[in-house]
Order: sequence, then C-alpha cells, then structure tokens
Amino acid sequence: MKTIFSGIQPSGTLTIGNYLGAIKQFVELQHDHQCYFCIVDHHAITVPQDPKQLKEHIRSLAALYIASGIDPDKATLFVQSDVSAHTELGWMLQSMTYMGELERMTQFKDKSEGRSAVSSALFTYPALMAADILLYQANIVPVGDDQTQHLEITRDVAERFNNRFGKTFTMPDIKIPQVGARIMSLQEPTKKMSKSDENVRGFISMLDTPKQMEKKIKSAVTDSDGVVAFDQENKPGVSNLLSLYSACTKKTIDEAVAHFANKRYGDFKAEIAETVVQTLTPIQARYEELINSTELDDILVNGNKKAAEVANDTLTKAKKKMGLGK
Ligand code: ATP
Ligand code: LTN
Repeated sequence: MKTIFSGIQPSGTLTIGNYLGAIKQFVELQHDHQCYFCIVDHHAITVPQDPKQLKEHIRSLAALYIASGIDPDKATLFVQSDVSAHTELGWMLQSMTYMGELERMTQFKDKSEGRSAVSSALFTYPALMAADILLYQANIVPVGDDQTQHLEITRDVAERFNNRFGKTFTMPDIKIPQVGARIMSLQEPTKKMSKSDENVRGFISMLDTPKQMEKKIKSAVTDSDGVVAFDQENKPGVSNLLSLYSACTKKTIDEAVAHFANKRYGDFKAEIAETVVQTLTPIQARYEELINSTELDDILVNGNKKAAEVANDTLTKAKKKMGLGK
C-alpha cells in the first residue's frame, strides 16, 4: 500500500479552496492508502499568530478534517508540533537546502511582499515541509497546485541527501486534483483564494452561514459580457465560479458550461451559491458535534502517538547517516 502525507496550516478557518483543492482528495485517498494528515502549526508561525487564536484554529482544523470525512480509524490525523521529529529533521534538511533554491519560491515572495519584518522561518519553510513529507517515506503528496515548487524542492533535497549519505528517503510524487486545484479569490479572481486574506469577501469559509455564502457569491467579481463561458485569461471571475461548480458537483467544465448556457449572471450565481451551501452544510453539522467533544482530543492523542513512532524511526536513521548524536 502506498503512503500519503499532506498538511494544512491552522492559519485561519479553512476555505472552500482548501476543501476542494486538498481535503476532498484526502477523503477519497484514505480508503486504499496509508495516510498521514497533519495540522502544520509550525508552518503557521512563520507569520505572526495570536496564541489564543492559533489554539482555536488547530482544534477547528482537526474538527473540519473529520467532519469532511477523514476517518481516524483509516488515516492518522495529528499535530505537527506534537511530533518533535519534524523540527529536528527540518533543521537537518536546512543544512542541505541552498539559499538560491529558497529565493526562487513564489510563496515566500507573495507572503513577504509589503511586510516590514519577515521571519527567517518564512524563508526556510520549504526545508520543514520536506521534513514533514520525508519522515513518513511518503510516495504521494496530494495538494493544490500552489505547492508544486515546494514539492520540487522536497524531491531535490531528498535526492541530495540520498546521494550524499546513502538511500534514506523515499522520493515523493505530487498529486493535484483535475478540477479545483486553484480556486481563486471571489474579489480578485487572478489571485488564489486564501484563508488568511484580509478581505473576507474574497473567500468562502467552510463555516460561513448559508446567508454569508450567498452574499459573497452574489458579489463575486465577474465581467460585463453577460455570457457564461470558460476562459481563465479573459473571464477569470466567471471561470472561477464554473470551477467551483464543477469541483462541487463532479461535472466536467464542459458539462458545467452547457448547464449554464443562456443563463443570466444572476441566475448562474444563485445556482452556484446553492451548490456551495449544499456541499458545506452537512460538513458544518458534523463539525458542531465534534468541536467541543472529548472525542476530538482522543483522536489527536492517538494520532500524535502513531505519527511519532514512524517519524522517530526515520529521524534516527537520518541522524545516524549524518553522523549526529552520541
Ligand atoms: P494561507 O492563506 O494561510 O497561506 P492557504 O489557504 O493558502 O493558507 P494552506 O494551509 O497553505 O492554505 O493549504 C492547505 C492545502 O490547501 C494545500 O494543499 C493547498 O495547496 C490547498 N489550497 C489552498 N488554497 C487553495 C485554493 N485556493 N484552491 C485550491 N487549493 C488550495
Ligand atoms: N506548505 C503547505 C502546507 C504544508 C504541507 C506540508 C503540504 C506544510 N507541510 C507537507 C503538504 C505536505 C501550504 O502552504 N499549503
């Protein structure tokens, strides 16, 4: 059975982009793979976080993973900072990662732009991400397409380590969904939808009320053509709504376009809103049951323990290869 690893940052409430780009494929993959799904809180602190909010976001993310369909009996769900092997191997891999490689990362450029104080951790972030993946000897990493560069660096670092110290890590492959790999902001449809966007109208949170979802979709930026067609370059807003619809309903883009042929933007948006509400409402119901339950704590304690066993084993091997320790 192949091994899967993926992580999501507890940097805000998950968006429909995180759901369609990441979690939805996790749920499908858990049935026939050995899966590790991580709440990557050490990644979240690469930009400033309020401690109280961070704690809440970690718990909320855990509840959303499970409410979306992750089965803790099938997949291991855990918190990155509870498994110290991540930061240890992360440090070791920083010594194998070059400044030039890190300087090319577009996520670093996007997140550091316009900030007066940029942490060194934001810059070295890809080495920690490589450690996350390599500790579990993952074969496949399901992510949205914004993570392509980070996966390339992970492979380069793994190869460099294996060549220098002998085969230690499995080479991971990226897996990107066919539709929904990049849901765009509703207000700036040329920019990725992001849970840490300051403009809350740009994203649909998985916990928004149906009213909020409807309002945000109704005010989504489109164009003045009045024709529902898929053209990401010239009609980014309409194309984004079509992608949302297609990913939620599993219809192809062509089927979605045919479905909305001759519809006015108002009707088009109303149906998209209804589809999004129908997708998220059952998840929200399960979330409410979980969020204050002790069941959630038990799942994480168990997941942390299972993850640590595998991670410590790989860490011990890697330390030995590098000549570290007594
Ligand atoms: P932040 O805004 O804090 O950087 P984010 O919303 O970009 O966070 P991450 O935690 O970095 O989300 O990503 C979790 C997973 O969701 C990753 O696999 C990422 O590729 C995917 N993802 C994030 N945003 C989108 C999006 N707009 N469309 C599709 N997938 C996405
Ligand atoms: N960098 C990713 C989050 C992340 C991740 C990982 C994803 C951290 N470690 C390991 C997959 C595998 C992001 O910003 N979305």
